[in-house]
Amino acid sequence: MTASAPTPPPPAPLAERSSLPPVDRESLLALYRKMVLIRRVEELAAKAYTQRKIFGFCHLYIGQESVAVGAAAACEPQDHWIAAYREHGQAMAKGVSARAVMAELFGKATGCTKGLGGSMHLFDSSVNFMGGYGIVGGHVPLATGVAWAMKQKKTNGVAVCFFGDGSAHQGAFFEALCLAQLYKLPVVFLCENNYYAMGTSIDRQSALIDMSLRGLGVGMAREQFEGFDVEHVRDRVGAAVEYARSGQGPVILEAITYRFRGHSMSDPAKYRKPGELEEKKKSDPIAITEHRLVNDFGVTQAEIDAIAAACDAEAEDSVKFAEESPWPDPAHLYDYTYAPPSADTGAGPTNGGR
Ligand SMILES: Cc1ncc(C[n+]2csc(CCOP(=O)(O)OP(=O)(O)O)c2C)c(N)n1
Ligand SMILES: [Mg+2]
Repeated sequence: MTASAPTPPPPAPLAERSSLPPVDRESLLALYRKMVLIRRVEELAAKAYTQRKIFGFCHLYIGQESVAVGAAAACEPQDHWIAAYREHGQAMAKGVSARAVMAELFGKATGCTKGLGGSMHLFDSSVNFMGGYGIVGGHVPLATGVAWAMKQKKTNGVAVCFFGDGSAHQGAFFEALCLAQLYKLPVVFLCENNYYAMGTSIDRQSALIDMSLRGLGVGMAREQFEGFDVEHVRDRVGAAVEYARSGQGPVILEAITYRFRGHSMSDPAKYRKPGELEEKKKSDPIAITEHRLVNDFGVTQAEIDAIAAACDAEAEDSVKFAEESPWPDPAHLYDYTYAPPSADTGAGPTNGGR
């Protein structure tokens, strides 16, 4: 009989609390404002879609805002984010302006992807937002690659990969986890379990309900947590980011969340159980934070109303900006298909001679 190699011990749990300071009145107000702005922008995007001003697919993040905003509060500017196609909220949380997001949804040249990407392909390297991707699970290996690059370059950055419960069954997902753990890469895989992959509920798509358990197969640190409270998300993502940044390796998290709208603008979401949506709306992240601000930090209704008015104005402004912006010049259609040769690699494909 041959002796097998000893199996390493299971990974240690994440720190019970991150080392982030507790939120105070001002910092929680800022998180609240960001969530309200994301929601208002998406509500206006939905309206513009029905007016046929936005074309193609459009997947709204409404109900999940606490995950992106809490994660942003736990990250540093040098951290790189990558997301799937429900990424308007992540892009804005990472620092892309409402104007640049809305203009991209309208397909205008002033959009963050110069009007060439649309809803599913928001991208802004200036804030280290490495894009939204339409192939389910396809971006998870890219996150491993981004983390590998950051480790080689010693940037002290962490890659954060947002993906849905439906992505955690895809083959490339497992390969990405396997390599990230093997090379102890600084990456946090953040599953947003919103209970559905298109019209298929979580219990009809997987025998395993907590997707963070997928990490155990490769020896990865993991945790599942409630994602409705932005403060809690900030703390749990904070603990994971600190773990990854310290060189201990990757982490897989699952934030339990819920989307209040259909899968995309063309989905009336008739597959929900009666009363399910109403029940989940009791955990609306915006209402939870508003309650805490009013009850624990003495924020007045007038302050809440002023935030709502400011976010309404910013969202309206983003629509006006998008409407008045020019269309992309067709001459630029192929300009960004391939990266030009870079100083990093010394080589690389050209953009087809353009
Ligand atoms: C490889 C691949 N298979 C199928 C699809 C079709 N599709 C688009 S979204 C989706 C559901 C994904 O659900 P989830 O990952 O939970 O994300 P959510 O929409 O809930 O944010 C599917 C199956 C696709 N885009 N790519
Ligand atoms: Mg889902």
